[in-house]
Amino acid sequence: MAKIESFHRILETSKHIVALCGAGLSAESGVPTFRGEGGFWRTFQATELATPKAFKKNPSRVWEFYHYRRELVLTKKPNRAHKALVDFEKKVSSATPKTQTFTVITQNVDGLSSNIKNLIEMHGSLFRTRCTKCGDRGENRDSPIAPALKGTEDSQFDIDLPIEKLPSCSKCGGLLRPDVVWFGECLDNEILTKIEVELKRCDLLLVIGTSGLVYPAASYVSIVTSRGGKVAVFNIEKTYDADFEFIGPCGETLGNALM
Ligand code: BJW
Ligand code: ZN
Repeated sequence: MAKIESFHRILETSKHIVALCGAGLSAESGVPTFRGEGGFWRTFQATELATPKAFKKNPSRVWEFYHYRRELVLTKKPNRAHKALVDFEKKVSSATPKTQTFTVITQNVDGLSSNIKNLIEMHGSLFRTRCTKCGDRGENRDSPIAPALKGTEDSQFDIDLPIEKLPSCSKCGGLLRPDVVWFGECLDNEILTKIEVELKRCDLLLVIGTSGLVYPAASYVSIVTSRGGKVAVFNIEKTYDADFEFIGPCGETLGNALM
């Protein structure tokens, strides 16, 4: 049986399907990845931009980085791969009788998957903030998020603005931070519990556009395979050994596979 036909058989007979997504999902929308060619961590040190220590040492630098990414993403649209996931979710949820579940877990913070209803954003969102003083969380799509950040997009994140010019809390005036999960930070417990529930029952895991290097997401393939679940990888290069490996841009491969 051809690979795609054999995948379609598994897709039809699986009961609990989960997609685990990474930056490669949004690559065809024009959003850079982290570790690939042109990726952020090829030019910048992750430890200088995406850790609590970096934010404490230089909140301006970190905000310049997140301002740059917010502004970039605001100009981007979901691509064929995001649409394939949305369409597949519709197909699963409108089937009668309802025999399958479909959950999308994304590591991406770009919001380009927001048309998916059953979505878990495990690393937070570029468009949410959290107050470092009172803890208040809120959605924020302001462009720019603070007047002083306007026009800093072309800098190398070295403008060094004073704290008073950085985004501040409307409730207590404290310094806001992006509501994302940085290295060394724990993921939200409620989110981890939801993910655990899904992985425990998952019989087919679609691993889309992730290098699989960052924990805890990096452990999800082995959690599923150790329970006998199948894994299908969609990536432009080889990452995991899996039951199905679709090598190529996921806009193309995912569209064909989920048809
Ligand atoms: C395409 C494509 C196309 C391109 N089509 N494909 C156990 C062992 C060792 C270390 C640890 C461990 N547990 C925890 C750690 C520490 C750390 C970690 O994992 N470090 C590793 C680097 C080793 N993890 C953490 O700190 C996590 N916290 C945690 O576990 O808490 C408990 C704890 C703490 C400390 C110690 C022990 C336990 C938190 C991790 C948070 C990650 N944060 C970031 C930034 C988030 C906000 C933001 O976006 O700014 O999340 S880092 C960055 O990496 C971002 C991403 O979500 C994440 C994953 O990257 P992703 O998506 O895989 O992107 P790339 O670029 O790596 O890959 C893209 C892929 O797409 C490539 O494969 C391409 O080929 C492919 N591609 N175009 C298909 N068109
Ligand atoms: Zn506050």
